[in-house]
Amino acid sequence: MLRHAPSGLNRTARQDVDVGTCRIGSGPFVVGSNKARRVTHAENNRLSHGVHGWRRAITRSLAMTPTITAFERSPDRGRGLARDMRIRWALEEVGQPYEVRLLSFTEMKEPAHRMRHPFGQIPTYEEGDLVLFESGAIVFHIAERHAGLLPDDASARARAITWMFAALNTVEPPILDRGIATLLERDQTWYGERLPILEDRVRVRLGELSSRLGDANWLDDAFSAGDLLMVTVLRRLNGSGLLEKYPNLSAYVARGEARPAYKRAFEDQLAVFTGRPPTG
Ligand code: GTB
Repeated sequence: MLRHAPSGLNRTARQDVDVGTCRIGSGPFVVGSNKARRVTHAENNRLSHGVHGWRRAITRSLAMTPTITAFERSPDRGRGLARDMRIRWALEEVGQPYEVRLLSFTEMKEPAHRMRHPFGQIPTYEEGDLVLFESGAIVFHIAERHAGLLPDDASARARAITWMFAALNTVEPPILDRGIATLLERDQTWYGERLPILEDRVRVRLGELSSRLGDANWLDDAFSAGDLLMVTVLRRLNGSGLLEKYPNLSAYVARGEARPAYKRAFEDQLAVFTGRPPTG
């Protein structure tokens, strides 16, 4: 399958990025972040340095191109709520090209995938011999190996990592509890009593987070992997009406969504659902 290249490229250079589609194991294996993917920001930068520079760059980069897994048919219909979105966004932020193996729900539970993920879930991350699961660990791995998601200063870096844990361990659990209840427990007799309790817990966390963020753009000075995870966690409240009560948090999420890397990642995962190549 063709990786889209900017129209300014000559044909030779386009052929260099036409890396094809193949099937590996039981699942469809799509080269590029989607069935037909634009070049990433980093690839674009390399392109601007000329065709020969591009050839050298793509060769180096393909030798270690990571592969992630994602839903073949995401239940959210490509609204970026599944956790592969975090990985896609992180990879786009640091300019690392990647490949995606799309999995059906059946394939996720088969032994081949359980070798990658003990719990039979997505996302996973493969880079040479290294196989990782857990979206937070994967984002951390990417942030550790590339510039752009964690500050160099040791204290600022430790604080950014703290925000990564806070997003996943403190803010996400109540949001997840509420999400699961609205999805799976609506028919229970006690649902009407339970939902307000769960929503109060979410409100407590949102209030605390909102107070800490104040009128800052990001949680700790510059955008970091902590913000990336926090924004993806807060996005799970879309449509709940809860986030809107905290205008600074809504604006914070919108700032994350406005980042070019976020947009590229979102388009790519949406295109898996629509079957249409990303437009950007
Ligand atoms: N802690 C793990 C991580 O962070 O990586 C959790 C991984 C996880 O929950 N994966 C989900 C999964 O594979 C997909 S992301 N589920 C299938 C299964 O367990 O059998 C969770 C998710 C799924 C769907 C939506 N949605 O459609 O809105 C949102 C989030």
